[in-house]
Amino acid sequence: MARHLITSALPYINGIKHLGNMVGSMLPADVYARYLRQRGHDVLYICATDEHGTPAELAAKEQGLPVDAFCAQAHDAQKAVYDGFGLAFDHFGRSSSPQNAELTQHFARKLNENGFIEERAIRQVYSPADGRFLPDRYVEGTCPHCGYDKARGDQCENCTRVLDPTDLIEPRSAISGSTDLEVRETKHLFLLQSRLQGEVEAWIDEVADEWPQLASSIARKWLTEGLHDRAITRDLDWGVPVPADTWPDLAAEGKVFYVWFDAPIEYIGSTKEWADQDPTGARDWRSWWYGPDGADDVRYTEFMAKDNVPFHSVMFPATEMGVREPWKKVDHLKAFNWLTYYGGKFSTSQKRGVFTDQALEILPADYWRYFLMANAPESDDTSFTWEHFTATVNKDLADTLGNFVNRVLSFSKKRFGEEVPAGAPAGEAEARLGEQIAELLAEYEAQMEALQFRKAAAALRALWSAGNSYLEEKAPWLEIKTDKDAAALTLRTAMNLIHLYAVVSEPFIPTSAKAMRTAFALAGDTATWVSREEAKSLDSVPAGTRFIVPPVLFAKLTDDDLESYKERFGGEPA
Ligand code: B3M
Ligand code: ZN
Repeated sequence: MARHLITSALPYINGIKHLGNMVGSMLPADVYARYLRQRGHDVLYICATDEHGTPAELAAKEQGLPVDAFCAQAHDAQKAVYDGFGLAFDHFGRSSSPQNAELTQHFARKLNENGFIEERAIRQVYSPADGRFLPDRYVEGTCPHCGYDKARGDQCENCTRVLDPTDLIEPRSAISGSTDLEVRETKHLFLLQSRLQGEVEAWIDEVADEWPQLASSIARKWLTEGLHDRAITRDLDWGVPVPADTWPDLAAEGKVFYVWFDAPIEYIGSTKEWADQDPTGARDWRSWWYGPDGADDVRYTEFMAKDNVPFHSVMFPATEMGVREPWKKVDHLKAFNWLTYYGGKFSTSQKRGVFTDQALEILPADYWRYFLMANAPESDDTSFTWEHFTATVNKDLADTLGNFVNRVLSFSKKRFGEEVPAGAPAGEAEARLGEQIAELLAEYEAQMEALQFRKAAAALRALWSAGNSYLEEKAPWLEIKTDKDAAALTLRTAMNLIHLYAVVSEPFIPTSAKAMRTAFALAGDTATWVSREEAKSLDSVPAGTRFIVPPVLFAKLTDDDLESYKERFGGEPA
C-alpha cells in the first residue's frame, strides 16, 4: 500500500466555475483518488478555494460585500457544487485560513533568512480616482502581444502571456474605469528566483521526464527564458499580511503577499486545516509534507490546467527549495489543455459556456463526469459541443451500459424471479468472456496507473461493450425457448458482469455504480476492486442472490433536449 498525496489547482473564489475549469483539475484528481483508494492505497486528496488577490476583491466589490463575507459564502457555494459532482476531497479548505497565513509567513521568513528575499522599489500603476495602487487584475487594457482589449494586468486570457500592469496599452482601472492612471514608486518584497535557477533546473531534470509532455515542455521553456526575480507582495487590503516582525515598514503600509505566493502554500495549509478539524488529533499533516527525506514515502501528484504549470513547476518548487526545509515537492504534474466551448474559450469572467451549477440542474453528475473524462483535454484542447455530449451520453451511457443492466435484470426477473438463476455450469463462451474481461480490466488499470484518462475511459467502455456482445451472442431470449438452463447461465454471467462494472466504474460514475451494486442483496459485498481471477471466473454473485431492477441508469437525450440546451447556452460560437 502506497501513500498518495493528490492536489488539484485551487479554484479562484470569484464565481461558480465552468466545466472547463473542473475537467482540467478537480475532476481527474477525484477519479484518480477514487481509483487509488479502491486499489487499497492511503490517499489524501486536498483542494481549497483560492481566496486572495484581485479576483476576490473585484468580485466582492461587484456584490457590494466585504471581501471576507463574500469569500465565506462563495466558498460554501462552490463546495456545494463540488459535493453535487461527487468530488470526494479529504479536505476542501480556504486559502484565507489562519493555517495558510501562518505557513506563508513562515516560508517568507525562512526565504529571507536564506537570502532569497529582497526589498526593491518598483514602479506601479496608481489611480488617483481610486486613491490606490492597482495591482494585477485591477488594471485592464490592450495586450501588447496579441492586441486583446480585455487583457488583465497579470495575465492575458487570450494569449495566456503573464503580464505586468505597466505593460498594458491604454490601461484603465478595473474598479472605476478611470484612464487617468499614474505610475508611482512603491516598495515590495522580491523572491530572488534567479538565485535558485540552477537548483530548479537540476530538480526538473530529475522529475519532469515522467510528466506529460505539456507540463515538462512548459517548465523547461520557463527555465530557458530564465527565472526572474518576482515581486511577491501587493498593495491590497485582502491577503496574507507581511509579518511586521520581519518587515515592519512594509507591514505598516499594509502590504500583503501576492496571491500566487500564498496559494500553492495552501496545499499544505489545507492539509493542516484537515488535521486541525480532527478532534482526536490523530491526523498527522506533517507526515504528508515534511520529513528528513522530504516525505519520500509519499507520492505527490498535482492536477492543473496548462496556464497554471509555470507557477507549479517552477515558482512553488523554487519557494520550497529556498526555505531550506524538507518540504514535499511534486512527483507527478498532470497538466491539461483546455476544454473549449464550440472552439471558443470557456470563461468565468465573460460568462461563456456551461457552468458547473447549471450542469447539475440539467443532468445528474455521472453524465458529466463520464463525458468530461472520456473527452478530457489531455493531449490537445477539446471542444465541448452539445451534439457530441448528447451523442456520447446516448451511445456509451444509455445504450451500452444502462440498457445492458436494465434488460438483463428485467428479463431475468420476468422469467426466473427475483433471484440470480443457477442454470448450467459455465461453458466455453463464459471462459472466453472471462479471458476478455480480464484483459480489458488489465488495460483499464494500466491506463489509470498512467493517468491516461481518455484511454482509461475507452477501456472501461470496452468492458461495458464486451457484456453487450456476450448477450447478443448468447441471446437468452432465444435460448430460453429450447434450453432454460442455458438462458439462466447467460443471465447469471451477465449479472456478474453488472457487479464487476459496479466496482470498476465507481471512479468515473460513482452514483450509477452504487445503483448497480445495490441491485444485488449480496452479503458481505465489501470488495473495492476485482482481481484478475474474479474477472475470469465471473462468479462473485452466486445463484440465489436476491436482486432488484433499479430505475433506468441513464435517460436517453432527445433532439428536443439537444435543441433546448443549445437554445439556453448557445450553440455555434457567436
Ligand atoms: N487559482 C487557478 C487559476 O489560475 C488558480 C490556481 C491556484 S493553485 C495554487 O484559474
Ligand atoms: Zn495577449
